Amino acid sequence: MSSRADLGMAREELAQARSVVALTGAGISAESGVPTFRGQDGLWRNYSATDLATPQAFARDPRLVWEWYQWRRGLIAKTTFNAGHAALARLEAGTTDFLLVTQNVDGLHRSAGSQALIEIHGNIWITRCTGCGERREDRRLDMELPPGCQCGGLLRPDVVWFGEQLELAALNRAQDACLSCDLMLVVGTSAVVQPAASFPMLAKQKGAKIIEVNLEGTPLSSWADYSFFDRASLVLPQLILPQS
Ligand code: BV8
Ligand code: ZN
Repeated sequence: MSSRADLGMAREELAQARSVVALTGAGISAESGVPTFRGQDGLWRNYSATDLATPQAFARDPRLVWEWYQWRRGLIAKTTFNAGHAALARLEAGTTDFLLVTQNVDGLHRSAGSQALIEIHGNIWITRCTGCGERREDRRLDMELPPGCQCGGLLRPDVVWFGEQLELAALNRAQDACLSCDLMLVVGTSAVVQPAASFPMLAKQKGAKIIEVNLEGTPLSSWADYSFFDRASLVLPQLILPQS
């Protein structure tokens, strides 16, 4: 973790920034008990997330992919947001122009009260019919797998899999915000998954300050203005003080 002096300077920069974008990844939910994607805790029956989070895996074995999602939904259902999520909801309340872009599908930012939020990889609690396209919130943990739609189509999780295009409106809104912000706070992401991993560079090239909070170094660390290598639930409340 950077020095305490850096923490004070970063806190000041954050307090002064008029327009802030926060980008989060699986690391911000890790302390709530949600497995990360590339950490050891992310494995399930020896499959890695990148094996299962693909349209090919779903086409090949929709039941297996749904068993993985039901395992994750079961875990997430028992979790609650943590001090890191809560700090970002406070930051939104105290910043003139704020947008939270998350790669996470767990819905914990919304439960923590974040409203100016884009879930660029979708949401694990929403299903989408591969037949008629209908989307609906579906929190069943005991449904028959793979679940079907009244139209006879197969339901899938409404998330973006590897090799799938992000929803263009969400992607454009996120990129526009990165191009116009004064400061970007990047939390709990290994910064390897595209296109989200390129967002901080978009902001940096337009002169924004970059603050990174992550347990370990990432490709971002060499050019972030501040990097704090510690737990998000510890660092964020020190960067984003309760409203005085
Ligand atoms: C697209 C939803 C194009 C599903 C996810 C080469 C080969 C093949 C493909 C590609 C390639 N190069 C680029 C690609 C494209 C690919 C990609 O980027 N692959 C990577 C692996 C190289 N990207 C895509 O396919 C994207 N689509 O490019 O489409 C296209 C164009 C036209 C037409 C068609 C297609 C779609 C990517 C979205 C994939 N879906 N999730 C689901 O969740 O079930 S991605 C998945 O990874 C999650 O969303 C996750 O959030 C995200 C990123 O991972 P992280 O969040 O960073 O998580 P990770 O575990 O990696 O890191 C956690 C970090 O937190 C760690 O650094 C750790 O140290 C830290 N940490 C842990 N605990 C804490 C902590 N930090 C702080 N505090 C703590 N307590
Ligand atoms: Zn249908």
